[in-house]
Amino acid sequence: MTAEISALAERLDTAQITCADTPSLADDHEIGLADAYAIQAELVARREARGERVLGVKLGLTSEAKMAQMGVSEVIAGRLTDAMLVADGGEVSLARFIHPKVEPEVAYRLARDVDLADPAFDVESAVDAMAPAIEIIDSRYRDFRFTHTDVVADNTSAAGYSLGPWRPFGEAANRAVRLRSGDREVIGSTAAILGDPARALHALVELCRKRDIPLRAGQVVLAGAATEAVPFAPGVAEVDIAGLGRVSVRGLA
Ligand code: OOG
Ligand code: MG
Repeated sequence: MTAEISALAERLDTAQITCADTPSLADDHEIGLADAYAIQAELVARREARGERVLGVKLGLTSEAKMAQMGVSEVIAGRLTDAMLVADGGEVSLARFIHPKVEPEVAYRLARDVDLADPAFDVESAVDAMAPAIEIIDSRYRDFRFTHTDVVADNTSAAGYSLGPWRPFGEAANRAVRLRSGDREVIGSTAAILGDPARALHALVELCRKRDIPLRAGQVVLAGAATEAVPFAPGVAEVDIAGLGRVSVRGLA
């Protein structure tokens, strides 16, 4: 662990804990993608040292809408911890965040470990359930302005997530998606997630193999947003996916 990687992980960790944004790391640092994943790993290790547990992995920028919204066009992966989990229908204080947004996602559950060393591993055979999900993203960067390496270092803006009822794993392509928060409503389709959210599972395995991110039995995988993200306004944020069901959280001002 180089001193620079530790220092940048601390900078992002402090931004999250104190709810104070920070400028893009790229403004004054030359960071490669391997460094960015190393910063993320260090950031997550700091959270684990405080008692948090990693409960899952998320993919980001798997849809054109998100790529266009953020100006970054490569799939990214981050970690979800127990401190980020909000119960379905539960409340979460918006004061915990800097400038939170919500997005509609499909969640998958891993029934067994993924053997990243096996190039022929069939990830779909390791998934036993799926659910509608809301992700709360909260970039630690000022004005959500970041580069590809910035957002990877910042654990891909991960800040919260909520899961609707699980159902057996199956086809989830081409489902109508509705996201509502405050006076904003966005309509989309799960087809926006790499054509089919199941493809996100394959993209995830590839990324995790390359970046040494373990995928374990019981973990949740978020496949990436189906639409652009909208501000998480005080009140109810709700996601509805046709045939999958709905999930909601209430943001307290
Ligand atoms: C990065 C996280 C993107 C998704 O689903 O595409 C993401 C961001 O937009 O801040 O979670
Ligand atoms: Mg997301």
